[in-house]
Amino acid sequence: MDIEFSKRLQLLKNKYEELIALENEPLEESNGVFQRYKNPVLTGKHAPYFWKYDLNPQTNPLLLERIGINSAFNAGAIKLGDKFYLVARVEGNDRKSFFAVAESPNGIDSFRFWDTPVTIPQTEQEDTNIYDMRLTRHEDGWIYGLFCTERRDPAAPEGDQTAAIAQCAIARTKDLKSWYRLADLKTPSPQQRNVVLHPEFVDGKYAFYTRPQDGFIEAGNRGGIGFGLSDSIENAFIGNETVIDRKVYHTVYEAKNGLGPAPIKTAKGWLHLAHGVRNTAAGLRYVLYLFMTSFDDLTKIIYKPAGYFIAPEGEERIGDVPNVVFSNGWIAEEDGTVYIYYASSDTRMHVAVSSIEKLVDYVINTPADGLTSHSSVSVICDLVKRNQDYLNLQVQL
Ligand code: M1P
Repeated sequence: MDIEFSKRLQLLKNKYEELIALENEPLEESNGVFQRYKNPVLTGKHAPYFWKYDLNPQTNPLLLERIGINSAFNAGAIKLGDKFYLVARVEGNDRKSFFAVAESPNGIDSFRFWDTPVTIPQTEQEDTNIYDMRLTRHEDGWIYGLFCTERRDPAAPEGDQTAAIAQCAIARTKDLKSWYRLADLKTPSPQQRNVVLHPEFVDGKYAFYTRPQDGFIEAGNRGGIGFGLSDSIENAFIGNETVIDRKVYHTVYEAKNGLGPAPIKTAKGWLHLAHGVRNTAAGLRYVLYLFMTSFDDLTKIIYKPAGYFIAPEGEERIGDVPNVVFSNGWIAEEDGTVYIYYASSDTRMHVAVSSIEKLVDYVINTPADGLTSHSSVSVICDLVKRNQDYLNLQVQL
């Protein structure tokens, strides 16, 4: 083996191992509700060198990269045994996304991709691109991965090579290694993205959160987070879609919204994490928000704080699609710790750590959106008044 070749290969290996071994630490600043961490937990650079380089000096004497990996983002998340797993959307330089499992012993750093990406079986209609898997540990015993399958719109004229149709694809597994593909979900909507399977049966049926949409990018007259039931998971079909959380003028979800990961069951109700999108002169801005639905009626929102829960900050604003945070994975531990995995600007993955106690407190006690500036001012004045009364009382005591 050529000396240059072996030196370069050693360097590649060292850099890769250094990146995986990088310890993460909480940032000093926090609003008390959640704690951001210093380093992203997963990036395109976490892709192993042996996915990218032909390591045989006979066929790659100059040790040139053969396959480029652009990014790793929008990951589903699950804990199995004592290990944390992210099923990331990895995107190659060729713009195709695929899924790859990364494993960590602690959920905040040391995420290492398994040796090969996930091979998702095809249906009769080939997927052009697949992305954004939501993992649900369902009470039927399977782990389901619902993801977006994107194909060129067959009705588009030859000159339009951008028109696409997005639909919800379904695969299931027991171990994240062997995946069994089921039929794509059928709904009344021409486009579906951000579909999530509820972890429990509802009236003996499979319950789905959907996001009906008219166009590939624009929600159009549809949009909002929908809900529907299906008798079967093997041939999932929703005849009736009810919108439970709609788009609202002058909010952080005025252009569109979509559910993040599967909801967490708490003592007060089902806790949901979602993304909201608004339009700006600089393009779309994606933020995360929380809400809670009732145990008795999954379509009924019982708490919904105003505005965003997490918005892009610092370097999170920069990437392939700037000003975006997006989450489709979180892990709730038995001790109440919650690991919220979120992507920034369609480029990398981060973790924010909170607890069920804090998130439930946040959802119940943060004022709801009054939908006008006047109402926002009156909410602040009310808090100031209560603080003054409390502080005066303390002085008197
Ligand atoms: O680019 C931002 C996000 O755009 C889409 O989300 P939505 O369907 O809500 O607009 C998705 O393609 C998502 O992957 C991406 O992060």
